[in-house]
Amino acid sequence: MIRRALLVSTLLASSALALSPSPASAAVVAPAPALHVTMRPDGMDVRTGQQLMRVTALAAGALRVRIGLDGTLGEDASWAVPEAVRHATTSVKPLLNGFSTPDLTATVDAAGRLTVRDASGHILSQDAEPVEKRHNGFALAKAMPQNDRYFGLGDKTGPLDRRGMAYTMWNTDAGFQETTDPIYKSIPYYIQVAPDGRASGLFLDNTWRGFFDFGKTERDTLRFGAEGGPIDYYVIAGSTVKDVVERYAKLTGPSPLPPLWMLGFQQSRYSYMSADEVRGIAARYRKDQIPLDAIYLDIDYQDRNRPFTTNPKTFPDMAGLVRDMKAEDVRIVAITDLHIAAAPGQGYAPFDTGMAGDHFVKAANGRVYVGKVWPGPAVFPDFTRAKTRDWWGGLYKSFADDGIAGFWNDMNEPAVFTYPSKTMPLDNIHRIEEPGFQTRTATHAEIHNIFGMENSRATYEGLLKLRPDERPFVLTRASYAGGQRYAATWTGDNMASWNHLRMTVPMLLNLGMSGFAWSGADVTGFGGAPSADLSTRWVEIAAFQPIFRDHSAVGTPHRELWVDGPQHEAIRKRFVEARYRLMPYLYAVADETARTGLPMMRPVFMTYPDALDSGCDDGTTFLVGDKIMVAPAPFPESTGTYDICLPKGGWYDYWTGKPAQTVARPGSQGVRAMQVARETPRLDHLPVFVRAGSIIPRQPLVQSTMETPKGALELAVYPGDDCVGLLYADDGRSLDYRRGAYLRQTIRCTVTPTGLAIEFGAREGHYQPWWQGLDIVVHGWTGSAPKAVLGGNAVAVVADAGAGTVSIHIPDQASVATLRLDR
Ligand code: MIG
Repeated sequence: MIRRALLVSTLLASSALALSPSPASAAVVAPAPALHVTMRPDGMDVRTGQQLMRVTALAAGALRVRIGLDGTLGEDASWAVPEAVRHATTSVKPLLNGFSTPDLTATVDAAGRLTVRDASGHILSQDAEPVEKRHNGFALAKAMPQNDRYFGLGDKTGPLDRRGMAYTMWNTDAGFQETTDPIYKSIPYYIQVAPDGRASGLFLDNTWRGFFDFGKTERDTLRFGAEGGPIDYYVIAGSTVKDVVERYAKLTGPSPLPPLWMLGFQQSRYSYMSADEVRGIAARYRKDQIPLDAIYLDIDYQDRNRPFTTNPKTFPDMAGLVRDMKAEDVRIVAITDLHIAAAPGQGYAPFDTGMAGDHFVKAANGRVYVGKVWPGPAVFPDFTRAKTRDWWGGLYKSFADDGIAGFWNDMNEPAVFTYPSKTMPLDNIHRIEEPGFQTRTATHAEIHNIFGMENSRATYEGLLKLRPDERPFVLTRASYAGGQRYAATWTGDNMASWNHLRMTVPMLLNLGMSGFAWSGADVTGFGGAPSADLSTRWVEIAAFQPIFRDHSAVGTPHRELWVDGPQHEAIRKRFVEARYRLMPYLYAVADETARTGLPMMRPVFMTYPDALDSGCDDGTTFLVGDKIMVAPAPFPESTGTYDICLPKGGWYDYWTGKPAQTVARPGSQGVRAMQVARETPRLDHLPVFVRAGSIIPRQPLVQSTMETPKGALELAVYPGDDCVGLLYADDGRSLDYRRGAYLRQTIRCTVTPTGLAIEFGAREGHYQPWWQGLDIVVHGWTGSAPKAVLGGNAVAVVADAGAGTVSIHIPDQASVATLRLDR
């Protein structure tokens, strides 16, 4: 270690001033306490008076900052960041008052304030003030460049851009409105985006009740902190938003590849009251030929609301129901809440075995805590114990044997009735018995925000043990940073209102930027009664969102897609069908998500940074992968004409396959001139565009992802720059893809002087796909019909001048090949 105890006041102050435009107050603060910088091979220790700040580089683009106000750093443990990632190091180059890596520099000024810059010297993150001690907690302050935008914090309500807003980190069971905070999840992570698209991320790894104030209280100062626990945060450098999303996924772990059926349409209801009602729902979907992959069982399938039981009268034969549904290609997902009925001496095994194993959370007095929830008096598994998670996972044995495909973990904030706080007492006692942690007790105040995540983890890991060759599907309501490793999520109890439909977009986009790629909002709205138009519009938009689940509350009108009569049903069906046709594209995006953490649903600026200065509403438009853009009206009930900003580079209309019709919008103050698509809303139409330079794989219509499509794989080619498409296939359900049983292939297209070349790349993996042929449709074709040549042989071409397409049918191309189209 290089030790350079700098008695700094003059030396470092002047060097800091020379190197960094630190906040103006730097020059006038009271004499700074002596600052000692000690270099480490992977970073530095900075001592300011009592305080110790350790800044280490985990990788060239990721820093970890730990601060001990009293000079000690506290326990080095995390529920979010795996130990191997936390302890990764990279060697750094010492500077006079800091260090650098190839991607960033970290320096401190005379007052100990940290500045992180990217390789070209742009400030990514800069302390505005020294750390502040607040009771048992702390607050940090970062400068907010005037024109930077802030995203993240998961599905918190409010606008897409968090600037000017303040939020509380405290998982809460809250039927919500647009300004309700906090709600179900706490993901203390934000992405900061400069007007030119440069981005960085900051993750505060602290589970206590905390807050983020993005310049609401004090303009241009971002304050965040927590009421207890360690000061332990990560700064992620990235040259783009995508880099930051990917690096955050490396830090906390990407969502694993989901089962294919998760991407299908899902029908839920609080509750379907009997097995026969479930059979009837499935039968009607099949009769009306609306594709469907899953039906959910909400709490009423249980006996007296007791988790892991079934009502013997209404659901007498779960295995039989699952079998019948399987015959219809429908999977069953069952809710399994964490509150275990406190039912001693009644032969209720979850309670009896839980007591025997000492698996329940204790009250401050040391006795098992009992709180009232759906089953009445209930006890709460202590999910911070590895042993308890193991026991919990085992409770799924019988349902797993019955063949129930997925499980739904609700109420895991945890929600407890009767208290105004809606949760258990903060002095309840949890036990942390967990590799990587000191074995100790912790109050509920510390554990609350990770309780739901550890619940979903116990479910996920339990299912993997019970069915080692099947990808688990878990849907959780509460979670914390990193929870995407175990479960998909939904935004909780929304309402059947136009405004709630509008909110789905910023909520799901921010979840996606916060690691949760697989998320959905209850389609048609949980509470209340939607108009037929609202439900129809909701289905249209949600058909392009990651989890497409129709769900509604007890006592509200039914929402199955046929309920509003044949005209509405026909529109809804068309959108469900559109999603199923798009399944090969969606599944290739899911593969990308598993590898990189990039979500299916992306803000337009994530892929096209010029959207940042378009002056368009980026809170309602979204991308599906990189290539498809969905553009509902800024207010989805509005019938007024609106403009859709199309990022530079050319777009096609997804529905007609023709180049998008655009008009020039003149520039105005701060907004550049651009081409826009002008849309006058019609209920049966949702504007969807495809980027010029895309190859979108599609498939023949099926009624369930379990059904093998009949016919060829369609490749819709939209010529343009960087033209690329991705194919991914596997068995959709097992882990065999990890052992090579998958197919991944890149296809590119290039505009040539005489036409087009479509190049098939080498295929990875050894999975045999369902298709044997390819139906290639090239869009935007003008002029005469081309000759098509594949590997020296002419192939037949059908040109449709009216549609502007040429179509070619060729056999599947499993190895490198080029198809040339020449006029
Ligand atoms: O107290 O299980 O958010 O989706 O239908 C309500 C019944 C409990 C809340 C969930 C909702 C679910 C409902 N649950």
